[in-house]
Amino acid sequence: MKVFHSPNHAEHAPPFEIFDGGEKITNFETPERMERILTALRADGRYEIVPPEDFGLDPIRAVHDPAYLDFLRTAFDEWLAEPTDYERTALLPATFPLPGPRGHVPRSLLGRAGYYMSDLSAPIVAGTYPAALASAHCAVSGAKELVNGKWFLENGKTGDSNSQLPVTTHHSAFALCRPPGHHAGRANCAGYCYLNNAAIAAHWLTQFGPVAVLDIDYHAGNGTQDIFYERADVLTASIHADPDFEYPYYAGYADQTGSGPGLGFHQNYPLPFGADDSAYLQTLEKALERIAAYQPDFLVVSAGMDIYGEDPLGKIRVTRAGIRQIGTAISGLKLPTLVVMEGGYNNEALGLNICAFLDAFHQ
Ligand code: SP5
Ligand code: ZN
Repeated sequence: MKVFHSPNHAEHAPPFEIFDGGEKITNFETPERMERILTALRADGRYEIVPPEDFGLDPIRAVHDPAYLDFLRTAFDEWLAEPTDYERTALLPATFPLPGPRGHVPRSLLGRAGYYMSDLSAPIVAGTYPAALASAHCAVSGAKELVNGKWFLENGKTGDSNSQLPVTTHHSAFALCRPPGHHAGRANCAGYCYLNNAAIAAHWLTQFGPVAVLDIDYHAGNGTQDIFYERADVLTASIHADPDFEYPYYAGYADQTGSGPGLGFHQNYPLPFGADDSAYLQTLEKALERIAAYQPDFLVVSAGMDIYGEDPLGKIRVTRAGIRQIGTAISGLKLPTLVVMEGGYNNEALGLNICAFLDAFHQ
């Protein structure tokens, strides 16, 4: 299986985040996460790790607000140019807009920071923008790999009797993205996410047919929900800790099912505190039935390994065997599938968890 990965991720290494109660802690979302995963993939031996293609800004502009992208690009340099006398390793706002009309984008840097940055765990540092771009390009590269595979399979199916491919064969790729993406909305960063890699890949794929996005990260995929909420050409489904008790708190509820033309094309599956393998797999079955009924041409999976029982940020109890079963169940849809890396903060376990998840996607 091809794995798209860029070393540029390491340029993004925020020294801290602010936790509940104002505690300044070491950022959980570290470059080391990628090293752990790469080590495990190499040890497995069945992965071909390749750099992404540069798709420029077009596929990113198709999903994100251009003014937000300008902000991401220039914010850190503007921050360094501000005349302040305190430490400036990272940009984080201390003021946020209230709900309501959002017509006015303030001209000041800190006004724009509060406008576009939605919480205290996505600081902007010097390398954030180039790392986020490379991460998005990993996702689009993986999407392109599916299209190549689909074309090949269809030609194999229709004409060529010498084709070695069984008709059930499907083609998958892994976008080893960092920073992650599913909390980034059309015009905001949050929760370690700046550009919504899975959404960018999913939108790019819609030029070839309908797409389903399944988000299995422990946290609700609120950015993806935001981006596709009014669209019927991308079916979105997210399984996650109930936002009534867990971040991101304000989205991910079961009664949020899309609006306008997108009504009925978004589904949230909130799980209770402490949910185990069997609870998870039962919920997954429902989400997979919904996706199968939609008959997409492609599946994008936002794969966060923070569902793991020993994750420092998670409060559900999925085991590694459970993660393997989740991968098996999803691959049972037999769709061309792009797996996009999201969260997962138990560095010791992260590599083996990803390998367990991906196991069933090998042809
Ligand atoms: C991609 C991803 O997984 N992002 C997750 C961002 C989570 N930010 C959480 C902030 C609140 C954590 N509260 C933990 C309470 C521990 N005392
Ligand atoms: Zn998460």
